Amino acid sequence: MSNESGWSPPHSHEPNPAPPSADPNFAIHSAGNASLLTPEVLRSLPQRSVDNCYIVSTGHGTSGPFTFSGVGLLDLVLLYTDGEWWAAADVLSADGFRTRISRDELTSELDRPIILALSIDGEPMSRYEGLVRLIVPGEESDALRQVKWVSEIQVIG
Ligand SMILES: Nc1nc2c(c(=O)[nH]1)N[C@H]1C(S)=C(S)[C@@H](COP(=O)(O)O)O[C@H]1N2
Ligand SMILES: [Mo]
Repeated sequence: MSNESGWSPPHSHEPNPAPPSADPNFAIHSAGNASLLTPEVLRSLPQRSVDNCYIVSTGHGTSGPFTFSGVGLLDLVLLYTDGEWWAAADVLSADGFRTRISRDELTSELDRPIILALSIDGEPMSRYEGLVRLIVPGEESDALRQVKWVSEIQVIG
């Protein structure tokens, strides 16, 4: 599942411990348009929280449970995308880590939504902790989709 389309790193991936840059801003690309997203912009949008999240590192053990809060990835895609043409959202980090989230995944399990997290356990997330971090609550066997330091989102057809 996490290696769907060969788009996520292999299971044995060693996590990068440090952010690739200090800059938490990134762009969302959709149908040829690019919009800048900053933590401030994201905090101005409706927030969602997901409790009981675990980061399951196969190499370094499991941490959590955490409550992550931020913007629903589906909410964001719908806000920046006109129409129904899209099939997935690619979420990338500048360190080369990335994952692809299908429209099906985004529109199911809406009680535990996939979010772009800005806070952890009610506190603002630090850059070191992953700001802005993709949280995929349904991924419970490894952390290969819990992308830290998001540097780009591409909505694809
Ligand atoms: N950008 C980025 N995100 C990443 C990784 C990485 O190397 N780069 N490693 C992943 C892996 S393999 C793990 S186990 C977790 C580690 O998360 P933690 O540092 O919060 O424990 O981050 C995931 N997200
Ligand atoms: Mo990992």
